[in-house]
Amino acid sequence: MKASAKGMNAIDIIHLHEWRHVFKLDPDKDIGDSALEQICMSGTDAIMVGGSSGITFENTVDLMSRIRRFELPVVQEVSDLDAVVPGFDAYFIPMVLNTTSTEWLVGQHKRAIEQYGYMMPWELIVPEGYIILNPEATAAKVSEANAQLTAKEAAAYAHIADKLMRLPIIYAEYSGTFGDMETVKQIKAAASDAHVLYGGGIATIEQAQAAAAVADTIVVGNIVYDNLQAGLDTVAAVKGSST
Ligand code: 1GP
Repeated sequence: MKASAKGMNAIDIIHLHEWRHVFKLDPDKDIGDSALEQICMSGTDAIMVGGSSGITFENTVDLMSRIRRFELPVVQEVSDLDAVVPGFDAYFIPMVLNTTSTEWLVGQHKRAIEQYGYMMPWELIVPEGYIILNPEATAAKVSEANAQLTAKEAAAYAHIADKLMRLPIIYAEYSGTFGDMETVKQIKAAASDAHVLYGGGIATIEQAQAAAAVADTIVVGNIVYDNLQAGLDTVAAVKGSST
C-alpha cells in the first residue's frame, strides 16, 4: 500500500468508498500483540489511529509500526500536530462543525499550515466534517462542541459539510455512547457526495448492524479494549450488508 502512487489521491489509495467497517485504535491505550493481530486480521477494512487525549509522537509511531506488519490501510486521525507521524496511508483532519470556537474548525489548522505548510503532504490529507453528538465525550468537551443537537440541526450541519464545504467525509461522532440512529439516518440523507462515518458505543452485533444500516462506514473503538471478542464480532455483522 504505497501512498505515494502517482495520479491517485489518498481517498482512492485507501479505498475509502469501499469501507464498511473500521477499527479505531488509541495510541494512549495498551494492546497486546495477539489482540492487535486478531484486529488487523479480522477482515475489517482499515485501521484508524487516533484519540482525544494522551496522544504523543512516541505512542503513535509505536502503534503504527506494529499495525504496519499487516496489509490493511492505516490512517492517522490527527488531533495534535506534535504527534503527526510520517508513514501513514492518509491523514484525516477533523474540522468540528458544531464547535462553538473557531479554534476547532480552522484555528489550529491555520497555525499548523503557517508553521508546516511547506512540508504538508497535501495529497495524503483528507478533511473530515465532524458532528459531535455526545456532550459527555472527551472530544465534545475539548472542542467546546454544542453537542445537544436535534436530528434536523445535525442534518443541517451535514448539508454544510456536503454542499457548502464539499468535505469528502462526514463523521457522526457519539464516542462513548451508542447514538440516535434516526439522527445518523438524517445526516446520511443530507450527504449526497460525502462518505458518512458513524462512531460511538458499538459493542454488539445488533448495534453494528443498526449503525451500518444508516451510515456508509462504522467505526468501532473502545469495545476492543473491554471485550475483544465482542469487537471482532462486529466485523462479520456488517461486512456484506449494504446501506
Ligand atoms: C471514537 O467514534 C469512535 O472516536 C468510536 O467510538 O470508542 O465509543 O466505539 P467508541
